[in-house]
Amino acid sequence: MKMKTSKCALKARIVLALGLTMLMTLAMLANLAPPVRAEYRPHPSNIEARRWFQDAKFGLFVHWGTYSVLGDGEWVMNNRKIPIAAYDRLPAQFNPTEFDAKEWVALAKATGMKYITITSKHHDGFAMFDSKVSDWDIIDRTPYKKDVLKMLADECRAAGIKLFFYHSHLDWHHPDYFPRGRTGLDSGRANKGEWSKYLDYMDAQLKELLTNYGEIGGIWFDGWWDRPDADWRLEQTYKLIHDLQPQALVGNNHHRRPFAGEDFQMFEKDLPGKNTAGFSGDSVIGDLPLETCETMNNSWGFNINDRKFKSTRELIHYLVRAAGHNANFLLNVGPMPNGQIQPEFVTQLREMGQWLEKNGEAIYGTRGGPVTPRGWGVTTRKGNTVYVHVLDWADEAIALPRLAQRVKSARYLKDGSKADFIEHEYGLLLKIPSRVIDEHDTIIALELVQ
Ligand code: H79
Repeated sequence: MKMKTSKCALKARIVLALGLTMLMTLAMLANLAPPVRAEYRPHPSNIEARRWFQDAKFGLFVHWGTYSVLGDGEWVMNNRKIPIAAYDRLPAQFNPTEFDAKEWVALAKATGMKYITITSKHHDGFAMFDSKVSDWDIIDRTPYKKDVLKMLADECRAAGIKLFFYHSHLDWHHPDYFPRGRTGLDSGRANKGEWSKYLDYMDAQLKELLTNYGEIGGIWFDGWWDRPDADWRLEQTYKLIHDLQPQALVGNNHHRRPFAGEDFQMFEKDLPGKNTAGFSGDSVIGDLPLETCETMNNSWGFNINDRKFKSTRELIHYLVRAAGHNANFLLNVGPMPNGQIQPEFVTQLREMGQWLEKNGEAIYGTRGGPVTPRGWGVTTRKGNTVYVHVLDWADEAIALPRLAQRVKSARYLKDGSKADFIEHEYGLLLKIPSRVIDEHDTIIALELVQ
């Protein structure tokens, strides 16, 4: 009898424990569930665009706006607490007479980049294009009066470069961006506004961007994190984009696991899975194409006093490591208010392009390789070829873990000569003679047995 009771009690306890676990799991799922729930099935052209994107590997990020005039980055309005009444003086001083879309696109091409992502609107709300739903734009407020996005779109199309628009959810200038979020609190706006009107305005500008500039690569959203608990109506906005251009790739820098309706996932100033910059603490890698973005010095928008330029070697290593992490690299420049890209950037970009001209085979069209990223370097893969990228290694040979397939042959990318290797039960040993060492990345291509 006693036995029976304790058995019953045990059963009850198990049921209780199971119930609790289920409840906790449900609560966790609810917590993790993205705010967009509708089913999204990407159009075949979108799937194709994702493949193109992953093959492309390298893009140019451009932060350019009326803030460039002050030479203190794109956050200057917030950081220096400049109210709208004063900030509104900037566009009259924005006159990029030296802007040449041809030159920018040619530079991106010479660097080995396949796409450009430019700010159509940053957090200051200023439209760098001809917007009919606002006069806070380049046509209505600047002496330049030309639509730089249109000029760039035309040039990109002619040169076979895809164009993406960075568009800020967050807006420090629009009166209906209310209730306010965590930033832009010193703009001097009245404490009122209609959130749904702001969202209508954002959708109207996106419609312009998806209608007036030909086929575009996609939209790169940012600033969601300013109001993470707000209803951003993302479902409606993403649908608008995909209805107008099904192939357009939607990404959102919300630092979370991707939401439904998104087509790629980006990481700011970090390789996927890392959080050295502090923005990716809540980010979880999903199953979409990946991208990481980084600055050439420490600023996105033009910063006249920022001399902390990364070396060509550092930038190549970032590109290679991104590829080894199965991610694209979006490298940023902040052009000057006169429309030129500062010479310190141009030198590094051209050197990257020269390196890629010789070594692009091991980057473009690849995916992350069979050996996960290591301290010494990474692997990439294309078909039956595995590229071993040795970035930081002092010795004459390097050991890799055993691969799932046998190695048929190996060659050094430096001179195409046959590479020596030994397959052993402990791993794969590769010889690195001094004659094949590359100052940035010594690459060994392994042909695997099918
Ligand atoms: O466009 C570039 C930057 O201007 C933009 N993203 C890149 C691509 C960017 N905006 N903000 N940040 C990067 C980092 C912002 C961090 C903070 Fe916050 C905003 C710290 C405090 C307010 C987000 C919200 C993190 C904590 C609260």
